[in-house]
Amino acid sequence: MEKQATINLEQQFQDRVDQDIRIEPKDWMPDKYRQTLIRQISQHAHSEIVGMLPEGNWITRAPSLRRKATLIAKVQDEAGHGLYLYSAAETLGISRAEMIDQLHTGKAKYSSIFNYPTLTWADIGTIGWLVDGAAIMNQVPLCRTSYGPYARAMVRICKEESFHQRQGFEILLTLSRGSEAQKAMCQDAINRWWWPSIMMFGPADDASPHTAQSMKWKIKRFTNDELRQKFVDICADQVKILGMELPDPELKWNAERGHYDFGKINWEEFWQVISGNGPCNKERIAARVKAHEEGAWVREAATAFATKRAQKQSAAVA
Ligand code: FAQ
Repeated sequence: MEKQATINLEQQFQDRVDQDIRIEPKDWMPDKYRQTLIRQISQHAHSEIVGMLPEGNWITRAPSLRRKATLIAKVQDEAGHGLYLYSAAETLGISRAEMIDQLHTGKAKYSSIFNYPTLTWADIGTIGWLVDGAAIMNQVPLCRTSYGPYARAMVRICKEESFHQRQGFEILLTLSRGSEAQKAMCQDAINRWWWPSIMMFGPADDASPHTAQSMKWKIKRFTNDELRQKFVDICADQVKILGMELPDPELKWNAERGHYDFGKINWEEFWQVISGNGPCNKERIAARVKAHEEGAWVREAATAFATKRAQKQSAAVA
């Protein structure tokens, strides 16, 4: 009897998803749908927060006041994205403290891309162009994801990511029209960031354990490989404007497919990075844990203030 009731609820849920009716926090949802969303949204939030570190590294060394102001604004935007996303995940019944703990203990992942170092100023331009570019490609479809709070958070995030992408491309355009040393710096950064950027879309579809179910629930609107191909197609044309090259000898327009063919991705590197063995994984987590510990007094003060205010309000009502 109880089993039949659950089957009916699951059918009604799937019908709503199929009709593109948004799922909201108080609606019934299968537990696995809830868990998948908590996993994806919290990992997305962690990526935004950890993603502040490689760029934050260049705030003090940005080459002009204008570049510094823009970079500060961008890094602050990433903090905001993390906050909207943590709030969206909280509507599914997990607390912020639990999510942060999962990040710090290595239970929750964050995007592989943020485990690579930012060695030169050109890396900041390349992150904007390629990393924010890949993020937008993945996130615009998430504005239509089936879970309401996640979809709504993504609208503003995507607008801001577009600005980030443009500022990155403009940094590279400036370098690509500069001295020979600046051009070389630009090409070197593209060489180092290209392959990690196309890994951001996740494993190939036939090695992705979550894609099929997430597509059925319309959490994901495109598969990892579909989005990766769209991104390669766009970048293969944009790099020509920079007069630079993508570091892939097999990159070639395929008229029959209507897409660029591209070389083999080093999946071994991807799996190593996401299991904690990338160039900067330990450094990134250590920086987050330190910031969290050093911020304990702020959380304590905010809690004490909220308690005091609540006591004052209840005294006024009485
Ligand atoms: N890195 O079966 P799938 C940004 C994991 S935000 C690390 O394909 P799914 C903004 C995956 O979690 C960038 N892990 O999984 C910014 C799963 O492991 P699990 C972040 C990855 O969820 C710009 C396993 O592999 N964006 O850049 C990665 O269906 C500049 C199997 O994978 C989002 O999070 C990876 N790249 O698809 C900030 C977008 N790929 O959880 C600062 C939302 C896969 O079972 C500066 N997320 N894994 O232990 C998504 O769209 C999806 O979660 C995917 C993965 C597409 C990332």
